[in-house]
Amino acid sequence: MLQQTMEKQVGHTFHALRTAIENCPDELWSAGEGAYLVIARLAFHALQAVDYDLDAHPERFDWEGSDIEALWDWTRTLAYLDEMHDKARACVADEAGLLGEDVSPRFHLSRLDHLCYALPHMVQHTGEINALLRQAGAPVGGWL
Ligand code: NI
Repeated sequence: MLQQTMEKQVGHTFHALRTAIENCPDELWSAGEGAYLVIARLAFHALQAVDYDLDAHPERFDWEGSDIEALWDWTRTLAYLDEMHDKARACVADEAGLLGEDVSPRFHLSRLDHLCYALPHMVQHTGEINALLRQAGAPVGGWL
């Protein structure tokens, strides 16, 4: 039951971000008011954080300080989303690992606890992306 529950939660979270990315018109992808509120940047950060949260030694990319031109395009970001969804699914599928010690035991009780920390972080940034889409009059995904 625990694994099915988490599989479902992971699925909802990735679906919401995927919908937000898919709804983003080309002209909005790397446009933004400021250094932070750029959809390409927020989408990448949401995914990179999952990558980091589920791995002891992830590759890092300076999502916040990078120039807009250095941010990933829509296609590459969606491929990364699929990769991270698979990574989260693999985490959930490993029942013993899920309840085992996390890579950051100082901050997280278990890998499950760390995953439960990572998902609302994704949701937070998905909400920012949807707010930018709504502000621009673009279609916005519904809640699930
Ligand atoms: Ni964040």
